[in-house]
Amino acid sequence: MSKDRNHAENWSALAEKELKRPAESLVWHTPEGIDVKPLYTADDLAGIDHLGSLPGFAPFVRGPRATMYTGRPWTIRQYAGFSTAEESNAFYRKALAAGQQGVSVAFDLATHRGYDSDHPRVVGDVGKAGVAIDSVEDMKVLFDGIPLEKVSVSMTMNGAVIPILANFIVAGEEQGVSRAELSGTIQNDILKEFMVRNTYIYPPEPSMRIIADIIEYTAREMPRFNSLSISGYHMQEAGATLVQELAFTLADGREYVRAALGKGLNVDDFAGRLSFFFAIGMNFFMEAAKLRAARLLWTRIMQQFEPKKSSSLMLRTHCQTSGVSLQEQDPYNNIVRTAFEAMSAALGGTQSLHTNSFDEAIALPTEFSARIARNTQLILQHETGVTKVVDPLAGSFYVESLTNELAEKAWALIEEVEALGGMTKAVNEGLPKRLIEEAATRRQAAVDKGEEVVVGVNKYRLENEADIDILEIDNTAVRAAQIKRLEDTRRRRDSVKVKQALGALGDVARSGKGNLLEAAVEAARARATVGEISDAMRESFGSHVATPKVVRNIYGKAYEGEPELTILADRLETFSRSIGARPKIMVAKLGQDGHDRGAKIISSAFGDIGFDVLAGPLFQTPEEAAAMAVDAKVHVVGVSSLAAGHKTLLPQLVEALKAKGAQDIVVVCGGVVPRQDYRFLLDHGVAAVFGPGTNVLDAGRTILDIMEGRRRN
Ligand code: 2CP
Repeated sequence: MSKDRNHAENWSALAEKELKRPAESLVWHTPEGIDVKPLYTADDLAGIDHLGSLPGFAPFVRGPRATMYTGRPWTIRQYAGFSTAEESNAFYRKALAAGQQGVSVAFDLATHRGYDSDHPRVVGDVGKAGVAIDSVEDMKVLFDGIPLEKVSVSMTMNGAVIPILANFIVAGEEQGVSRAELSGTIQNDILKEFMVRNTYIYPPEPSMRIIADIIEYTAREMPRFNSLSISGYHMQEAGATLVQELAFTLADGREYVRAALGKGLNVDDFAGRLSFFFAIGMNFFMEAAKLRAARLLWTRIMQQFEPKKSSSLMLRTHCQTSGVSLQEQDPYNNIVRTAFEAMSAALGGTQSLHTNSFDEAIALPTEFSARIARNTQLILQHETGVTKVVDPLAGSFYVESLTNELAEKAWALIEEVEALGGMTKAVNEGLPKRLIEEAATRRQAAVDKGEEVVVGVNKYRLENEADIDILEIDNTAVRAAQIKRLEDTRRRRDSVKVKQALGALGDVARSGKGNLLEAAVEAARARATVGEISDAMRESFGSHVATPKVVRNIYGKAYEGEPELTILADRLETFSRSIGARPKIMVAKLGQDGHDRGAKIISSAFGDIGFDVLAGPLFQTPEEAAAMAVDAKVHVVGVSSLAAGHKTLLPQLVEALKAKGAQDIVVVCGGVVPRQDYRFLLDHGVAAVFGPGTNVLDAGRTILDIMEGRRRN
């Protein structure tokens, strides 16, 4: 091929001839602010520093290990847990026998927030979105027959991280495995909880101390254990762009390193056991490039702390395919989405991977959907040849250029956070949360407008959707079983020992001296419960209460001048005049479900449409929400439910409103609600249900229809 024919100008001319319009019109403006061109050439590699590097060597763009998957493929580690410890244990054992390589525990929301299963605030949450763990007794059942010296265990825990890790250590000990032999990971990443995930318990400052104490303890006592899984996953799930996910995650990591150094630790004693966790969405090449950029930037960050060991500069990560990319509509499409995402994670060089089940937009995975999800990875590892070559995308004009551009854009944001005084300060000032919520609302508008195509949702939609089998947890039965074991444990234990151990933990919390995890291990050994251990610290640390803030003028701006929104806004205006006020909607979150992306988007978009929006706080009981709705004289309560508590909590809300004589307040529900449950909710006084994939303007129209209908009758 002659040089001439490769020349960019020649290409543009040819492209324009083919297209009959300028080649620039093919540029894809991504939400990251990256302009992806239709063609990349060798010119795009000019000035990129990382190109000559090798896998296993800093800056690790090409992977943390020299041989990567050719030596050992990534770990197939499926996140799972539901109902009781017995049921989850049986699920893990079967999965391990069928090819899964590591365990990853999902705890229920009651456990996440440090409540025992008999606490009145968690009636709708126990055993629902994860397994309920109240004490060492539950933890022992959870790992019964699973050799903890061989199988590595990841635990997604951030709020109640001290009691859970303490319980795990004691359960191991009582299984005959010393803590030095335990391998695995604890998520222990609180900063992103304040930003997006919301399973925090204590305020930021004591929460950072908890993290430093865990790093200290594990560095000293548990050499095979990863003390943190610094997570961007939930940021992307909440709507972050890939640049935001990258930047805020790495900035969080830097903050944790500083916290550990503040304890007097040597960087090389703990840095090699920090790990990461990213989401892998549908932007195939950009996601792979993101992992490469993450490793590059982490090395850059860690070099500032001047470690001696190469492993201290190395970013190792778990990945999970994207939950928000899954759709309720035509759900088998999700198998395809997940497979592409998994391939992208592999091409990016992940160390461990969870592939979502196709029904996860609707409910917990069934045995069938979990098998397909696991097999997606087994097929990738055994049949595609993707493990045979290290970093096969290296040298691609596009991917190398993307890696560089993502890294530079993320670095600029990391510097912005640094200028604010680091991530704790940036989180306190609300910068990351605001940027992520703006990005989420912008994306929703793009999907609602059809600018971003989602197959089966805003294009190629099926006329009739068939129901699929889903797994349902009988929350009442699980709670009863948990309470029984809890009561047995409390009856059998030595209450003097428990009191002493909890007192000692309280002293460590209050005085700021000693190690919280060390003290909690003693309390767990004495059979103090998760709730009691959490409370012993809550006494001196207090609780974190977030004030909901809503971004404005993002959704409205995306629809500026478009009749779809104007017509609705005008209808709303007419209705407002007829009732003498703008219709007021309270967007409520009930129980311990902190997933608030949907609630935030709805609040923001509805405000722009013209509703008077009251954003309710997280973690309300149905009674508290009803009282707030009545006090604020709202017309509508919209409950956003993502953690499967809807069948318990919605009827309770309707009853609580009735008890206050406020049955005229319209109750609607949106979020992860299976179609199978719509009838139940409608029969229990819910006026409308908006499942996943609902267009926000459609929801607005329906709510207005209901209000108009009620006014006429
Ligand atoms: C790896 N090894 C190798 C090679 N590759 N040895 C020789 N040649 C190779 N090519 C070694 C490693 O050094 C290590 O040994 C061992 O094999 C295991 O490899 P690894 O890469 O450390 O894998 P891993 O044990 O699976 O650990 C992966 C992570 C860990 C990422 C470091 O933190 C992890 O498992 N994270 C999972 C987090 C997770 O599941 N989170 C769930 C999120 P040594 O250990 O002896 O060095 S749930 C999400 C939901 C949505 C939520 O949060 O709500």
